[in-house]
Amino acid sequence: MATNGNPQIRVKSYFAKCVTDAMEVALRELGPDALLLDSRPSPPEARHLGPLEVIFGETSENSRGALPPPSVSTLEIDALCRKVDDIRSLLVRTTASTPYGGARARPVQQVLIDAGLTAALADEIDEAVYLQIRARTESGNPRHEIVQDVEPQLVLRTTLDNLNARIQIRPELGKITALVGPPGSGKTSALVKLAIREGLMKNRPVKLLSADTFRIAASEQLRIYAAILGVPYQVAESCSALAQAMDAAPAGCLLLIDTPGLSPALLEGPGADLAAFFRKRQDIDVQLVLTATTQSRDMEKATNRFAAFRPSASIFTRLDETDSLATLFCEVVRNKMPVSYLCDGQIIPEDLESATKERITEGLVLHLLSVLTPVSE
Ligand SMILES: Nc1nc2c(ncn2[C@@H]2O[C@H](COP(=O)(O)OP(=O)(O)O)[C@@H](O)[C@H]2O)c(=O)[nH]1
Ligand SMILES: [Mg+2]
Repeated sequence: MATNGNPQIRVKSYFAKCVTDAMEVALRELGPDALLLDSRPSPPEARHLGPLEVIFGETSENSRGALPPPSVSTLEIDALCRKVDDIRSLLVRTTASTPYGGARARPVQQVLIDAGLTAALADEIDEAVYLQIRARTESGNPRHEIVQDVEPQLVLRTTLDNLNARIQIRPELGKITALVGPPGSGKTSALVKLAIREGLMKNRPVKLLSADTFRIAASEQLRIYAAILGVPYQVAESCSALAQAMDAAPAGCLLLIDTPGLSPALLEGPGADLAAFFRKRQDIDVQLVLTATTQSRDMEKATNRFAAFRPSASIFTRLDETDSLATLFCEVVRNKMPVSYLCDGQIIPEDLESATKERITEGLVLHLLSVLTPVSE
């Protein structure tokens, strides 16, 4: 156990099998105002004390002065204090004034934060799970008793139901579908995969239209794909050309429109005309293509930027390049946009699948499983 004092915060590490165990001891020792600051795998020299190092803080006004003397350097503590500022959004305050009568054990929240969810969303889900379990078990017990007494499977099931209820899935395309998104997000690849999957494989006529005329030879890539697939292809140099091509498409034909990758600068210039055109044409199903590897702030910014196109759903690519879909999950919960398709590789058309809730939440579920049902030693 390592401790240190400082004018604002006293920090203490607990080594345990899981966050709940550490929390139990910390709450006993530090009192109800203990702050859960961080958790991470124990360093090798402390691993015999427990696989997980859980760090708690105690603010100076609440310090009882009974803790052992410092054993880590001031530098380390200063760094940690700076980190506390940085991770303010991740900081979990375990206060006695929760609406649930002094309950403090919040393993679901911590596991979800560890899995990559934002603290606010993890908190919201934890709260809902707790209330649902309390209602189901008709127990008036405080939270820490509930999470200790209730079957882990019930906690897991309730959490899973809660995660799934927050996302919407809509694996379908409009008769005229346009893919929009940042440069390199995988629009053209997804478009070709969709042409095969939703057109050719279903014996439905397909036509590919390129509105990607901003970059030299950008539309050439799609022309080659169209030639390989043997489907009609056209470049639309302007919005009016796009409208003409749309109006001329035969009934029953799936019309897929590729668009230029629009950086923030382009979105405000030529991209604005395209956005206005898409907004005006209600018959275009706009789908936003984003990469699952994008950082949460950038993903949020991209979604906000492309809101001008009024996308009805989002397609996520590069699932093969990340182990965590937590950012994707947080973003679709935040923007309430359905997810239609997922791409997990460069191979056309194999690396495309209809989105499912299970695929999006499976990583979170595995994380929950490993913590809520710890393997007995
Ligand atoms: N690893 C991986 N690469 C992808 C995926 N989707 C597209 N790519 C690659 O990303 C690059 C850009 O794709 P492209 O479709 O041209 O993006 P666009 O600029 O949005 O049209 C290409 O090299 C694609 O092969 C995916 O799901 N996973
Ligand atoms: Mg492209």
